Amino acid sequence: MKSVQFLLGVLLIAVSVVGSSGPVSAQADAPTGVTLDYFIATADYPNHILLEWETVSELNTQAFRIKRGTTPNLAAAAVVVPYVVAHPGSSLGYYYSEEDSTGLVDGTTYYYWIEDEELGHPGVWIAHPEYNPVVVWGFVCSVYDFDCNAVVNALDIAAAAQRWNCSLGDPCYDSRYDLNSDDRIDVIDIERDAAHWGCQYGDVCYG
Ligand SMILES: [Ca+2]
Ligand SMILES: [Ca+2]
Repeated sequence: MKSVQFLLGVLLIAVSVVGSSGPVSAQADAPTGVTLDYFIATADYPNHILLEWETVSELNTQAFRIKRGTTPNLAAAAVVVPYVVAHPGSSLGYYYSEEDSTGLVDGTTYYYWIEDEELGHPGVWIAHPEYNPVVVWGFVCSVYDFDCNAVVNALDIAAAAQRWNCSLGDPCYDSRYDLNSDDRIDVIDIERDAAHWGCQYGDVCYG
């Protein structure tokens, strides 16, 4: 009995030391969050972004949710996968995969975060900011692909030709077509564009 009392005393001291070290005393049953093995995101263009994660163990895990943002700021991210039921009691962990295709916009960089909820703590989501996969979605248009349709062809040349001899300050001037940035759209720019004729997204010459 004495040893039990001694252990209880040590435990109380330990709890009080831990509690007094932080700005807010932690509750004894405060959720601690799941331990993740990894959380990755992979673009499967043009269908979806594949989200995969695996837990090391999840004895108290109730669910997961995924947030997505367009900046590295978690506070500005929005939930895109609201609720994935976990497998509590799995001491060996578990593999999960979800697909995100919510409003994906070509040329956008997406930042993902995962959060988990523990049994007995509904609505308390625990973030894991150390896992922050980043995906560049779609293709970024080549400067030669004026209409951004993934190929440089006659339509692009024609669009530039319509601005022939337009100079900086003219209403018809558009810097996107001024490929050599000399404030004038002329034969040099059209030649540069034509040099990428037929190049498609994925080709080295697409640019
Ligand atoms: Ca084009
Ligand atoms: Ca020019």
